[in-house]
Amino acid sequence: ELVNSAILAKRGASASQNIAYEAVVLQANNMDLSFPRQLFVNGKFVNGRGKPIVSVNPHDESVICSVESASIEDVDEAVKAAKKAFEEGEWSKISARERGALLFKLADLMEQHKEELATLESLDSGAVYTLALKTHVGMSIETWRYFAGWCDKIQGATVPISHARPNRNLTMTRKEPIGVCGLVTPWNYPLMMLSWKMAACLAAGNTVVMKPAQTSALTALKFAELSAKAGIPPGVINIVPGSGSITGNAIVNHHLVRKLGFTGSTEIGQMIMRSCADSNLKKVSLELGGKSPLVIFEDADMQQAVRLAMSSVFFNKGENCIAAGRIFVEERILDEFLDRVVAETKKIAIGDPLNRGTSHGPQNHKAHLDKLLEFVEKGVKEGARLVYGGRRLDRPGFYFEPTIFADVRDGGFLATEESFGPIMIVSSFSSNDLDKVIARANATEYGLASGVLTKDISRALRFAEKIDAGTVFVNTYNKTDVAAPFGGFKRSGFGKDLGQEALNEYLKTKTITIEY
Ligand code: TAP
Repeated sequence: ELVNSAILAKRGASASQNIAYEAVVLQANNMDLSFPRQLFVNGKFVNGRGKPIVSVNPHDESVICSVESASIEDVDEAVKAAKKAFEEGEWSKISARERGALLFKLADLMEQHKEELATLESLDSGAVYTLALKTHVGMSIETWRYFAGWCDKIQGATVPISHARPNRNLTMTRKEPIGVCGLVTPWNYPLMMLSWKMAACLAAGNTVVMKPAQTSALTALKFAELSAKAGIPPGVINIVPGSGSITGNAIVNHHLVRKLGFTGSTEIGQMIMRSCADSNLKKVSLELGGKSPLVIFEDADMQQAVRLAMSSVFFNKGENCIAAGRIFVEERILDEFLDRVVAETKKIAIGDPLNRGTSHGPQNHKAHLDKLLEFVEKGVKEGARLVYGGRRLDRPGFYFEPTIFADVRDGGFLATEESFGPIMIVSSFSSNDLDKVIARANATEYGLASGVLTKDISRALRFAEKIDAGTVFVNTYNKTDVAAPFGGFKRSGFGKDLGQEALNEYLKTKTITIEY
């Protein structure tokens, strides 16, 4: 009851001149925010038939608002709207260049509203505002611009085939959109995960039904409003918040959805791939979990090593799919490395993500915080040395101390499981045996990212060649870019986001052969 009246008090009139919705109106970060809380289907904000979701601010555990959620019927309506938009709507009639112009306009609107989007992301996900502005929102805008530029450059080929003499033959290929695509994304970079997938999907000419993670759905809905303002035709973008088990599952199993793009855990990814096969053999791409190794050799610059190791683990409070899940430090520099990392970790400014001086915010939601506490407990039980942190902070909000474990043995829980939180897991190695440390770094079922810090170019290149991971960082970490393909190997999934390669995930090739 209390929750409901708080939500009602916050609701105001429609915020947009262009599109009507029940707005949540609030003040935060010295600005007035106004954003939707309903499903976005066929160009309109509508209530859902599912159980509403309560959106919680992880900084102080207060309720931000209640978000409508989509039932199986709501998903069906969204998919049918997307199908109609794909087959008969304005989207199917405009040229690729006009499509690009619309996506550029959307990116411009996101830029105009970037402070609002970043504030909302910060409130809803606990991301530090300055990071949300630069990465969560900033990279999202870049992604839209990058793929907007691709729209009129997607082209097939002419292929020399053998002639049916005495006639002649010509074969050409067309790169065509697949149709209605479903997207399901996680909560760590809510708007950025949406953008990485949806920008490529729409640039290719598809239409989309997208489910954001239920714990952090607000920026996806604000984005929906901006897409309508940009003039993206109704039905092209449909956003349906809800739970994975109902809403997500309804998208994955829908017979009219022909492609499913997923980012999330390996466990759910495996289930989704099975459902994609069983429902209608829909094409699928999966960006899943990781346990990325970072190997630091004795010749690495110590100050840079400390800085990169910390950001490889603590960036976005560890809620980072490419976070370095294991750090191997050369035995001769291990003690100095640990001393310096602990000293620097003590200085991390933890607190309200909206304060400009903060560098580390709360974990995304309560269940995740509890999982991290359990993770630490299991690590201690298996005998690893807890060097620093490991506790919940004694204050409201889902705050967890940045944590450092050392003396972690291969093959155990800490060495193999992903925490998805700010937990540094350090083991040592001897650089006399390069192949051995590479083998240890590869001893994981995951293969998302990896890193190596050394001045020795041969060692770095050998590592880059032998490591079984979709991304290798040499003397840097977390350096992703909209133009560089991103995706995992092994149980980290398959298919690429970003770069030209991402377009292939949302295109099909048609071969046309002519005789003359
Ligand atoms: P998941 O639990 O897998 O959730 C991801 C999304 O799938 C959420 O929207 C979730 O809905 C939905 N979902 C859950 N069950 C489903 C089902 N049966 N059918 C359809 N959809 C379903 O992961 P998470 O806890 O949100 O995210 C953490 C994981 O994501 C980590 O393992 C991390 O490594 C991975 N991740 C990977 C990457 C890349 S790029 N590889 C990027 C970010 C995160 P709810 O709203 O109900 O949760």
